[in-house]
Amino acid sequence: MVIKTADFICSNTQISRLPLPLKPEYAFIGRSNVGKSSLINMLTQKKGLAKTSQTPGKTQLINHFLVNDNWYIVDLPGYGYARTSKSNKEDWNKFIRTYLDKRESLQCVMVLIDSRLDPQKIDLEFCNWLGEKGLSFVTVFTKADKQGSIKTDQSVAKFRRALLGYFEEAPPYFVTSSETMMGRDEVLGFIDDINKNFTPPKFDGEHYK
Ligand SMILES: Nc1nc2c(ncn2[C@@H]2O[C@H](COP(=O)(O)OP(=O)(O)O)[C@@H](O)[C@H]2O)c(=O)[nH]1
Ligand SMILES: [Mg+2]
Repeated sequence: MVIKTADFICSNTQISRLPLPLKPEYAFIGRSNVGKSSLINMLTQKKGLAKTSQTPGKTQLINHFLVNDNWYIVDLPGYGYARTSKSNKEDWNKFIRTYLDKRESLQCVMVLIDSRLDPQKIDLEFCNWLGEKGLSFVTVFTKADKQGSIKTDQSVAKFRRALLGYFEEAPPYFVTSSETMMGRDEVLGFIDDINKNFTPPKFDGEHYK
């Protein structure tokens, strides 16, 4: 997929204010500092699109970016930031989980995982929750340039093995680097394939279905 345009559309704290669910969208989510903003900028080739390295845990916004006038990248607040208060965490949970569970045009949740780390409980639990809700997701391993490919392969294998504790099959995965653009064509190709089959939900007078 060639990226012609990528534009910031809106930031939301309210589900009711989201853009109409008429274009396919992909939610990017992961622990704070996993490399989410960098990945969004790398995919779109627009440097300042998603701001990198803001104070983690601070923004509790759902950000919509429109790509090629055709599909949305949705930047969700990072989870698992230790210094966030308990009530903040609960707010995060409710807000984001409601969005993920209810969003009619959400095609796939892109769960970002730091390729340097052993499987983290919070990531596994989040994937498990997505599975329970029947939401499609893929894992996107980030920062692969930070170590050799053997180490990356080991991390990926460990995470996928851990997921098999919950699922019969591990979901598709991508290995990426925002520094080297590794994985860019694969992620965009995956999204392009889904976009081709997208039919917008119909409005029945009350809901989109
Ligand atoms: N070497 C390397 N550093 C990265 C990569 N992705 C992100 N980073 C760095 O990791 C830090 C956190 O990245 P950021 O995109 O702000 O993470 P976010 O909190 O998940 O949005 C920043 O210092 C980035 O420069 C990558 O693919 N390779
Ligand atoms: Mg960020």
